[in-house]
Amino acid sequence: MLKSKDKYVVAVVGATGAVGNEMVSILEERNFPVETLRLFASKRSAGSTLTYKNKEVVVEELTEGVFKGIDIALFSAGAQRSNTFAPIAAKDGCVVVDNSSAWRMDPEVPLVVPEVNPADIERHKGIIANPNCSTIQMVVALKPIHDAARIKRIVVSTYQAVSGTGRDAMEELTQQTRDLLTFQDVKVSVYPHQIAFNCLPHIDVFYENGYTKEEIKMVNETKKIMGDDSIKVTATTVRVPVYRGHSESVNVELAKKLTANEVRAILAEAPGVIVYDAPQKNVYPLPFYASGKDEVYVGRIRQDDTVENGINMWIVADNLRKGAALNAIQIAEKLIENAKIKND
Ligand code: NAP
Ligand code: 12T
Repeated sequence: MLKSKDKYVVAVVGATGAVGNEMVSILEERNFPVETLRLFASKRSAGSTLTYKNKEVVVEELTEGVFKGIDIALFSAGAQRSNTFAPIAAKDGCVVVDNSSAWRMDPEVPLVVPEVNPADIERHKGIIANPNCSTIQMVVALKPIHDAARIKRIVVSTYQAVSGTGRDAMEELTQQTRDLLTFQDVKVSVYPHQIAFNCLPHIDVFYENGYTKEEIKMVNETKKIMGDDSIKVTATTVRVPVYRGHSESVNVELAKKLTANEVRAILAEAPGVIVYDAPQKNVYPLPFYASGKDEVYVGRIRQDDTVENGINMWIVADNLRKGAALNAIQIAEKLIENAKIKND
């Protein structure tokens, strides 16, 4: 349990990564009540520094003994590190908000998007999981529609940015683009194929049934966050040569009819959502413009008459912010709010 305090000792585990870096800037931006900031990464980065509130903070090596005295630990150093270190941190009295896929489907671990299921936070036993980036932005937009007209089935195809894979993938897109434009040989290392000027229908690993792990995450996590196992979900997840911002084409079948205008009105009131939908003026969500923003952008809202009560839409958000670092920090902010309420 988090004790109510004015300020907290906060750790970012995986601080030198794409998500960890974003966490450090969002803590600063939102003026998170930080007493002391501790940064952790592997031995490789230990001793390097990151800037927080105009001060250099030294990155320390992640080891078992480091968690004593830390109140809140934001993990983003891969599932393997979360598997090993999150239980150790929890045992030492930290509340862990974990960005990896390690704990998401554990029934003991709440999987939280604050706009959707904030009440689940308080079930935690030391670890709270942050959902997959593609799932987060989809459920932020779909929860209010589910509340209004019950979603029976979701068909989603994603167009995911390379920053979802981390800093090495961003570098690979840059390097391949540079090499192609200067007639050099292209090197492939992070992804199994060239990502520059290409699309790969392959995110995370393949299962025997032909689906990728990313697709199955979207299926299972959506049900868990929405608290409704009856929602059918099928997904195709695709990597595109975009640095930042995931896009999703989403088709839903509802139990009750909603017109496109009704969906627009519901989403206009929804927390964390911006309706950006005026196609006659070329207004629709784009990853380039959603990048750096906190909200989930929804546009291209239209009726699908090929099924009963069908709606199509296009959902875009910054995968490093709402899809990862921001959502984790919003969870931590809720924890603090709850601790204050209990203390009063
Ligand atoms: P990244 O840019 O490759 O960064 C990886 C981070 O993990 C770096 O800080 C790295 O430190 C650290 N790390 C690697 N091995 C370590 C070890 N043995 N001990 C301690 N630290 C270690 O990756 P990223 O995109 O930031 O993603 C990090 C993790 O966040 C992913 O693996 C994934 O689990 C999660 N994630 C979740 C979402 C989501 O959907 N919510 C999205 C993206 C990522 P060094 O500098 O020392 O190498
Ligand atoms: N493989 O945290 O490559 O489940 O874009 C997030 C993003 C795993 C995760 C990616 C991934 C996760 C990716």
